[in-house]
Amino acid sequence: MTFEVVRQQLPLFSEDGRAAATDDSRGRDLHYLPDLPEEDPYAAGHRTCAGCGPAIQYRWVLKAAGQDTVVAGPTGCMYVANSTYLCTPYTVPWAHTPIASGGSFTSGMAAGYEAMIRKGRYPGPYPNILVMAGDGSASDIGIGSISGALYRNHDALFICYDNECYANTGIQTSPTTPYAGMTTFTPFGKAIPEGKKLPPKNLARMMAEGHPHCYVATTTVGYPVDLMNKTRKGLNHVGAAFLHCYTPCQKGWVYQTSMTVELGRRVVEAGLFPVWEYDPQERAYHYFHPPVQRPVTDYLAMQGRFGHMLAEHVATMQVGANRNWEAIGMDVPKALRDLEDPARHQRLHDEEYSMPLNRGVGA
Ligand SMILES: Cc1ncc(C[n+]2csc(CCOP(=O)(O)OP(=O)(O)O)c2C)c(N)n1
Ligand code: SF4
Ligand SMILES: [Mg+2]
Repeated sequence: MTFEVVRQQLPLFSEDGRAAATDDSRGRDLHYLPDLPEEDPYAAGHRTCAGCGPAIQYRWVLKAAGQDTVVAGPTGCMYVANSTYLCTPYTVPWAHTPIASGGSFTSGMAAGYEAMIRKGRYPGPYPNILVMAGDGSASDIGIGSISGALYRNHDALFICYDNECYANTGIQTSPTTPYAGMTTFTPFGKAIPEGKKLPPKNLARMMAEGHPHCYVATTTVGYPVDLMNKTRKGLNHVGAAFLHCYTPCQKGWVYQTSMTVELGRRVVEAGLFPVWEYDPQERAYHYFHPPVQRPVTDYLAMQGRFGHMLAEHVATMQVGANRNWEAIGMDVPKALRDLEDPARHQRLHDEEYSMPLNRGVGA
């Protein structure tokens, strides 16, 4: 006898106020406070650094997913800091996987639950199955196993928490480390003054273009309701879903610990991390158009990892941001186009204030 696999549908939260994320006078903080579940399947008591972006992401994601959830965590900060011997902050089942196996482990869980429910060995309904892998795991060492799981369309949500470095082993560069981001493997110096020379890998686009039957989305810890709704949409989607979430790492990026959520907004408002959703039914991208467009310096100046940048490096970053604005269908204001010129940054630096160029500090 075969039993039916019953799948759940999680209701979405109201997103009213999300677009008001402009300034305090227009209620920038209002959208923090919708009616959220009381429960915290990622409870207090973990050992991440103060202000850790991935920890904030874990909390919102598991709040959105709820108690009927099983989680996999490949090696990285969010494995190590959350699984000290005989101690865990999870109130849901959680398993560690090797760094390369987040995708294969999670597809095994999904196939296993499906088979057990069909055979009547698990009462169901089908639980929320998700993996949260770091960028080193999801965009580099473990990308093959996640791509395989997406391609085979296992019913699970594959999340990359992106702190733009291999944090747990001492802040080494990863494929998503931004251009000019200083890490211990991309130090700045006379030979390579910008630190990292390459632009970041466009992970979410790769996943959407390469697996067009999957729900794929990007978000940041600056937009908690968006993050929770995309978590729920990914879980509600029958089949594989991928979520790429920008999560600042205060230890690796060197910023004030209270600024994690602010960075999650500024990176979007500076055009450096487009927030979008790919709908597999429509085969179309839907872009979030932030109500504010800032120069990249508003973002870079907050972080020590960019403190060595010279005028030409900042200008290169602005070129990338301006191309991102165009790619998501937004006009590039003249003031931002002017900032593609390195001389403009040098003038701003000398005559007004832009950002402290080449302060010589970093990770
Ligand atoms: C195959 C393999 N190579 C290297 C390591 C060492 N290692 C442990 S954690 C880690 C960093 C992982 O980076 P990321 O996935 O971005 O997670 P984060 O530490 O940034 O949270 C590395 C390289 C490992 N565990 N397994
Ligand atoms: S090093 Fe970064 S990612 Fe790791 S626990 Fe600290 S803030 Fe979080
Ligand atoms: Mg990382």
